[in-house]
Amino acid sequence: MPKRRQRQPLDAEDAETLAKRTRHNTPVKTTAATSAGRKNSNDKYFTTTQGQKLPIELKKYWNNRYSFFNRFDEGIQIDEEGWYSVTPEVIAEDTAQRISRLFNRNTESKTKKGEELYGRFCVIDAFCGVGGNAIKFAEWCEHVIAIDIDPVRLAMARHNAEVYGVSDRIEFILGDFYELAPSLVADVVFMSPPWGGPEYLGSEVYDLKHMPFHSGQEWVDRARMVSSNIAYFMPRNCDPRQLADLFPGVPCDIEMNYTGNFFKAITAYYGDLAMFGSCEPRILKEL
Ligand code: MGP
Ligand code: SAH
Repeated sequence: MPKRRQRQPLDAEDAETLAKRTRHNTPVKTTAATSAGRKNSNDKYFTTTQGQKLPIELKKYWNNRYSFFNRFDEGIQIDEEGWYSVTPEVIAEDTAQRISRLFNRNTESKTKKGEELYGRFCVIDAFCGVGGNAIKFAEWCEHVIAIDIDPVRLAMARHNAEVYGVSDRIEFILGDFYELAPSLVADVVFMSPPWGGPEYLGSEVYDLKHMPFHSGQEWVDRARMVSSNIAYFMPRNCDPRQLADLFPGVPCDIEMNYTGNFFKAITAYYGDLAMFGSCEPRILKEL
């Protein structure tokens, strides 16, 4: 088992990134991107330094590999869908810290394992992919339930969690979150569902009603069966008012997620998560 990494300060660039995060209550204005001009993925490939053959469209993600996993060179595994879906590490870290602040407001709510204190709460990562978020949750809380419907990506998530030394706090479940939700018990549900691939930016406002497999509303309704504390990682061209309306009667806080100067996504927090944890200073650590 790899040795658990100690929490350390962020470097200046990451600190700047965190400082740029803002929260707002107005719709996001974006310029519509189109797929026109993109190269044909069927006949254009590149080979990574690890020997992985990937469509040329994924090269921008490969070039940013250390922003997804700072420990990429230690054997991190990512497949094609994983490349364009994985949450940048600095954003996953911020989400994990914010959720942990709701539960870690006093030391009684923490438990000691080894040399570090962990929040005594359980987070479900309903769509864990290759583990970008699950790994960061496991660095801050006692128990993570990581679910994915794809066995290859779930195995990659487990492997990547081992690289980060946190697999012992993650329970990996192969399955469909939609089917599993009624039987799950946890304090928080984090959802980063499929958005329909990189073409999600093809319309000015992302359509929550026509997401792949289930609508944005249906995913929230399933998550509510587990907890009203929901964090929903969604496209940057979503309408924040529509996101807030998905869970009437509870507070909603919309967070814009940046890496450096680049606006990457929106996280909608519902329930107590919307009320706590958005104002306290971050614990800066090196990623
Ligand atoms: P992007 O727009 O494909 O990349 O996704 P980027 O780097 O902003 O490129 P640009 O050319 O559009 O500027 C931005 C981020 O959104 C990715 O790094 C992922 O974290 C996340 N993301 C993208 N997609 C297509 C998905 C998805 O389908 N599901 C989830 N959960 N996250 C996604
Ligand atoms: N946050 C992840 C990326 C998630 S991408 C990371 O940082 O790595 C979305 C994932 O949802 C994909 O891996 C896909 O296999 C999975 N998925 C799709 N439908 C699902 C379902 N019904 N239940 C659980 N997982 C599902």
